[in-house]
Amino acid sequence: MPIWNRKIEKMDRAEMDQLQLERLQAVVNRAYRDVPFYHRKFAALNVAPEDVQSLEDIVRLPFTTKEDLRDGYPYEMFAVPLREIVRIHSSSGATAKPIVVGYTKNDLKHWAEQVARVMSAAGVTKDDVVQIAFDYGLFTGGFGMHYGAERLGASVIPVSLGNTERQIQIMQDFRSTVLVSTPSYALYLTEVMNRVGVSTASLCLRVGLFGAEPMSDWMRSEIERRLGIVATDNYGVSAVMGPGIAGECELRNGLHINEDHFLAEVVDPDTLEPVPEDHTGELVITTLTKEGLPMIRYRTHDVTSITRQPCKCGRTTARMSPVRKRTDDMFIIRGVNVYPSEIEALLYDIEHVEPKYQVVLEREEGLDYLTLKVELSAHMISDQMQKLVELEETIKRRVHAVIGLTPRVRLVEPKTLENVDRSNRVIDNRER
Ligand code: DLL
Repeated sequence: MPIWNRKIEKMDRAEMDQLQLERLQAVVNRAYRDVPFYHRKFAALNVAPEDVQSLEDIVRLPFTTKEDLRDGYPYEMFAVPLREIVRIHSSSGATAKPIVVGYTKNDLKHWAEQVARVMSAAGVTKDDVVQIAFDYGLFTGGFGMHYGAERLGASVIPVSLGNTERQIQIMQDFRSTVLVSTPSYALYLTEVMNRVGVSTASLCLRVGLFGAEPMSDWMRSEIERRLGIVATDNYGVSAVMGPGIAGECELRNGLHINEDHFLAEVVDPDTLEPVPEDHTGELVITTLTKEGLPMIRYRTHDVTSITRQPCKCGRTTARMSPVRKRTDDMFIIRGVNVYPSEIEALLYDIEHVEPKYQVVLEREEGLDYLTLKVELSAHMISDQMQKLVELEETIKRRVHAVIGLTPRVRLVEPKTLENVDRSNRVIDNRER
């Protein structure tokens, strides 16, 4: 099993700790000096960069949240002038204020290296033909994986997302050996293959790298069975970098974290105190090398645990368990991250409905659908058919404008959704 960067990925623990500390001190200095947001945050907590004398001192530093990035829209959190930024991406979803991330030349170099390692760990080599079925655009998935695969020396096919039949045709004709996508898209692909009569035997696929959303055990085994491949999980967050933060090796025993670039902590989501190694909590990431947009203790809201036991593959880097849950109510559908609060906010602006709603997620023939149940206002008589149809269309349009996805809308009688609260706001039936 080849290891892309043996020096780093097999680094002795003490040496890695030292490297992380040196880089942490440097990034904290830069953030404090060059980002007014961090200067203010540090001052409010009465800490200064000199207070970071050991890795454990990280707990003295402030957290960063997605809201902080939104407040700094678009460029306020950047640590370098715009002329140093050579690429800009934005968070998936289309909220009124998305988050914007910027990369310097060095950031892009590091990013490609990180993704190359993740790909190599999954078993990809320069002899592979890598088909990338992530959106190429503001989303970090397409370009992020692309440059990593190129760095590895593989032959990259930037198919992007959509037109699934063409995707399958290309996979056959170009003899793709690696598929890069979300796990749900891989499943959908197999449904379409069935429909158009393409058998797995006619493909050359052998490995898949799946990320950007949780991959359950069921999804993994179905993908492997239907496509005849080894399916690996890789994790990333656009606010921190994009894909390339961590990925499974062929042993699929946790996701190896690129620790020379990211310092990962796991904290109790309520107390925000660190939890012991191997315990579950919220993943918090500090970037160690990023120049454009350094992140200090970014709260991902993703639930995981971290082990520092070396893996049998020979890598010594810490591994995180696959992310299956979040500490907030964000959900991901067709690669789009959706916060229910965004739906609630838009319902306030629509006449004749209450901001009382429930989201039901379902999977049909491999495709995910979002049904939005919305309560009508008491004065709205539900036999006014034409009005109801118009209302449904309005809701569909507004939701599409905000999250980039058209929901199915079901208007329900007043007071029907009285018992909906945080615990049942989103019903996810996709794996039923
Ligand atoms: O999804 C970056 C990415 C692209 C990762 C391609 C992997 C592959 P965002 O749009 O910012 O970035 O969404 C980040 O997606 O906080 C998790 O909740 C979720 N997520 C990402 N990867 C995984 C994974 C990209 N492997 C959010 N398993 C994160 C579970 C994942 N959840």
